[in-house]
This record gives sequence, C-alpha cells and structure tokens, in this order.
Amino acid sequence: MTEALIVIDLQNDFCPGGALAVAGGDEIVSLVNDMIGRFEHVVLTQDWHPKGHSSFASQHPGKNPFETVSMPYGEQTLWPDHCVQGSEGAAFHPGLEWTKAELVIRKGFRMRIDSYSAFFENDHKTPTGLAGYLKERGISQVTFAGLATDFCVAYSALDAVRSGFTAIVEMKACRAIDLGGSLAAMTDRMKAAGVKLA
Ligand code: VGL
Ligand code: ZN
Repeated sequence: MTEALIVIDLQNDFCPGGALAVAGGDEIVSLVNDMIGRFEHVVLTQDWHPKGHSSFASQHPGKNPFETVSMPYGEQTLWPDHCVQGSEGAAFHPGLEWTKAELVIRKGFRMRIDSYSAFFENDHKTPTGLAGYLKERGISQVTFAGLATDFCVAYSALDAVRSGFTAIVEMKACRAIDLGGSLAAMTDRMKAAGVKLA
C-alpha cells in the first residue's frame, strides 16, 4: 500500500488575520509540518480564485458573506473575497514547510464554479485530475490535514472515498469554519461514508 498526505488550503487567508480566517487555523502548522516529515509523499492544495469569483458575496448585489445563492450546479455559500490568485492571502502560511510537496493542486480557478474538494469541483462532476494522478502513482490511501475541516477537508475526504481511496482525516491537524452546525453535519457525513477520523 502506498500512501500520501494531502494538506488542504493552509493559506494566509484561512489563518487569523486573513480574509476568511478559521479560528485557530495557524495552530495546526507545526503539527502539519511534523506530518510532512513523516510521509513519503506529500500533496498540497491551494484555493486559487480569479478576482471577482462567483463564490464571493461581493459579486452578488444585496448578498452578504455566509449567505447562500442558488447556482446552476446547486446551492453555494458566499464568502468574503479570499485566496485571489497571486495575492499574499493566497500564499501558503509562512511557517508551512511546503518544499517537500510533490504536487500542488490549485482549485476554484474557474469563474463560475467553486471547488471545495481537491478531487471534484462543486458540481461533483468536473474532476481536478487528482484522482488520476494518485492512481497512476499507485497511491491508494490518503491522509488529510488542513483547513477547513467542514468544507474543503470534508468534501475532499468524501470524494476520496467515492474515488476508491482509503481516506483518513487527522482531526487534530484541522480546524473548522463551523457555519450553522456544518462541523457536526460534515463529521457525520464523513463517518457514514467510511472516512476514518483519527
Ligand atoms: C474553503 C470556503 C471557501 C476551504 C475554501 O478551504 O475550506 N472554504 N473556499
Ligand atoms: Zn475558496
């Protein structure tokens, strides 16, 4: 069995002081660095939106961040402008030891669709290419850490199982946004799908 660590969106905008700060987001950096040291294969994801992305509340007159809109692919939560391509907010946390990463997979770069999962965009159909990459390399088990537990980590773990991988989430190396009970709801969904919560 070959395994990989997938570090989700450990970027400035998701850490305290950032545009979409996750409480305690920066607290996981040293734990994640330890994990990077232990794993042979490391993949990072980077939320990477063009300016004016359709997931930004600023693009929906009358709407505020954390409200939802109906998109052709389903309901979409609206966010403050964050992780704009090339910005400081989109950069990895300065303490993250990212040099060992074999792949950085960027997501959310299509204007009209968001992508929480590292595997599929929010239509749950358009692949990012990550499953093919891992399979071609013989990787069958993936462990997740990063931000946010209840959005990009959870959707990635669910899609990993759906794509045929064994998926583990290292909960202490994740932090949640927790919007309207989303942490409990997504934790239940992960358990029901067979994601292992470590
Ligand atoms: C994320 C909301 C919007 C995440 C990304 O990384 O969990 N959440 N974009
Ligand atoms: Zn985003």
